[in-house]
Amino acid sequence: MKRRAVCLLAVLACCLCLVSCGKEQEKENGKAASVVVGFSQLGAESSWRIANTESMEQAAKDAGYGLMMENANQKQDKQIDAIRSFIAYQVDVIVFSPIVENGWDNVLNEAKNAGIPVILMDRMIDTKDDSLYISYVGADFYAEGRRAGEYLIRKADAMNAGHLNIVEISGTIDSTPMRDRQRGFMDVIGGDSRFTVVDSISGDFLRSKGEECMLQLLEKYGADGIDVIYSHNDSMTLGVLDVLEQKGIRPGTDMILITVDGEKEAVDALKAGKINCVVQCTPRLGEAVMALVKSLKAGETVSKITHPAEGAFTDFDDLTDPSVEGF
Ligand code: GYE
Repeated sequence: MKRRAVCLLAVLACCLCLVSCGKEQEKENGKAASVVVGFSQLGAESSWRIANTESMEQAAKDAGYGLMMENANQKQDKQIDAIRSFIAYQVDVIVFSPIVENGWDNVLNEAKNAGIPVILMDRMIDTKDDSLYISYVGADFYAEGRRAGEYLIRKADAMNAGHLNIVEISGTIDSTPMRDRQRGFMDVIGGDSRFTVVDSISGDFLRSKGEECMLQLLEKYGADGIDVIYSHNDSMTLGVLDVLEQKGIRPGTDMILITVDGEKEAVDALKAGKINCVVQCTPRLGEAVMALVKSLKAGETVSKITHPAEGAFTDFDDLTDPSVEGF
């Protein structure tokens, strides 16, 4: 009898501990909040991405929402698994930044059938069924590509340039920023006989791969065969800068460098004359996303697309202006 009572007590103590430990864990994950947002971030490949994750975390905190975040480390499968786990948990809203554009219809249909609205943050998907997402918050990458091209035309005019060989270092293949930054750029410069894009290779938005790409390009074309480098993000560009400087090539002078994002290190390099143009792309999307979540919870209809205002910093600008700064 006595032994049974002791056993019972022990079991009870264990249960209590499990409940309280579980609660702690829940709080940590933000699951205890009244509104829970499931967020699948695609990775941590660049400073842009890290600032974007911070923006989402801060905005969720400010709004008092719980954020269940999963980082997919650049794997689409992991993003699909994360979305499935958010559906199983019955989060209020799913937010995700799709690593590539295709291959989401099945999992997004599952979310739709579960009645969970999906917000695309940062990147778009390619689908025939627009009802699979409620809203997109992110840059107009096509406009960014055009801005890069417009800068190059202005620069070529100012230099009175003859013919210029361009190499493109693109972002992750089949991602929205890669596709649209390329398309926008080509639509602007494609018809101008002063320009030839001699090569386009992918550096996957990574600094280390930007370095590798530049080494390969120099090997293939030599410094004299490259006049312009169009790189789809700052992280890769910073890798390119390292290589050029090691080889005694003066970036910004011997070669024109055009980059996208606007992180601090790149804007500083622009100010130092090592980069010629930084097309802006803001990572600070968290606030706009949480405002959408709020509207959805209030039963309001939300706009299908939100593009933040963006521009470009170039060597034609007054770079001492305090508004010229990176993130
Ligand atoms: O330009 C790059 C990042 O999707 C806009 O992804 C984003 C891009 C950004 O890795 O630095």
